[in-house]
Amino acid sequence: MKVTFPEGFLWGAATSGIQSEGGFEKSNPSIWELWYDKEPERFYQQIPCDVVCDTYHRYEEDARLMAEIGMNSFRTSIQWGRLIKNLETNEVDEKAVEFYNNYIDALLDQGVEPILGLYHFDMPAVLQETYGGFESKEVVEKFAQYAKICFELFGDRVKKWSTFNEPIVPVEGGYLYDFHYPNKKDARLAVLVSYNTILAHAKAVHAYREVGCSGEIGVVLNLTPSYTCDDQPQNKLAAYYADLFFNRSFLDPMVKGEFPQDLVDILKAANVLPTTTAEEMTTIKTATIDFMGVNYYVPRRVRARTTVYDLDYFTPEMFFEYYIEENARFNPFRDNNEIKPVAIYDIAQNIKENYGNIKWYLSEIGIAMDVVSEGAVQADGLIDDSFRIALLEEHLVELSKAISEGANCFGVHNWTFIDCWSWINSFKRRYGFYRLDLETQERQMKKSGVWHRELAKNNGFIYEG
Ligand code: BGP
Repeated sequence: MKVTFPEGFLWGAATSGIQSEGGFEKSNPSIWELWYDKEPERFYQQIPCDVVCDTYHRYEEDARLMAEIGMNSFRTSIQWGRLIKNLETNEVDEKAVEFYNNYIDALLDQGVEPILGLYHFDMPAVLQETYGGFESKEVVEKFAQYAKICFELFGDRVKKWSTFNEPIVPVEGGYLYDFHYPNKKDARLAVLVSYNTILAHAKAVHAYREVGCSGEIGVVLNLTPSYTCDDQPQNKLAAYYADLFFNRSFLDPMVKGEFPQDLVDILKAANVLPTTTAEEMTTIKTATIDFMGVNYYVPRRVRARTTVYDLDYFTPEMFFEYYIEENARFNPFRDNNEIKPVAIYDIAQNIKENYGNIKWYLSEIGIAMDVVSEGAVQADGLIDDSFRIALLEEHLVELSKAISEGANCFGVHNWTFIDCWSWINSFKRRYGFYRLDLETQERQMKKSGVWHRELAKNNGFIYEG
């Protein structure tokens, strides 16, 4: 079967600044360096984000490697703490400006369109420690100012911007489930940080319009569909709640400019709603985005609770519980996470039917393996990640079907380009088209790199699965 995509489709990969650049010459460490200093044992093999892919020094080589595998686009992010030298006065770091300028130009020289994010989980440590990060309105304002500086500096060449990557994740990790700094468990703060992040996003969108750049601005959300076990009303309701908390909480305000009333009612009843103003609500309402990035990895399986909720603080899990679908398929290389390609189709249908068919692209699809399962370099000079290729194809079949039925999708980015550092998982899971040698920082192409080159060249592939 021939699987094809629309003309001008974006093919590429994504990473983020902190996960790829390395901390060289960075004036302000983020919460990740701060947390690592405090608790290195929380990080897989105790690997920090100090060197990572060394992109800070190797961006020219990397831009060439992108072109070699047919990438016509690439998403990374600016590190707030790198670009802004003085976070009180907003004085920029000239070394950082030079680096990002050179990096952007190197990409453009290779025919790779840069898509730049402003925030990828990397709150500057000093803003977290002084103000509580997005717990505070000061940091919302600082983010909007930093965003404006980015647009003014790089908006002439960067035509697609994303305000936040997966904005719900720092809320989950930092304020509910203890996998990001500041490791709090406090629903009131979780809701406050969510609200302030949405406000910061809205202010950045307004700043973009004010600067008058000619490109587009959007946000990258992790949209994980919720599936349940049967047609029982209580289980369907459980899936409805999971969707409300984990998808619609950010999707509705960021795409439609409004908060779902059911969610507001639940949070109000739990006494965790923040104080808001009419002016803020107008700012959010009028911050229309041009496009959305969607990240998808695994589906969510939920049903009505069969056990008593036993945490002593509010979390969404009061309204459902997770279960494992025995008949599903699983990825043995990623903690046995479920594999469900049709979720891509379901996401596309949801955007089409409930979100005005807004323009979007698949900004992260990633098939995790580990170094052992990928194995050594083969006789053909490549690393054999056929497992990844087969699964990527399955997901793309679903996407192509959705597009043929009207989904407004303009591209696909693999997570990731070169294996990169990933928060507390550090280098546990490998996702790249290129392997990273952690000793030498050498890049070694995988079979999926060759596959991607053909995919991009033909704007599709022959599916034999
Ligand atoms: C996404 C994040 C990325 C990346 C990826 C893989 O949610 O946007 O930053 O880290 O997940 O994560 P992991 O290596 O933990 O599977």
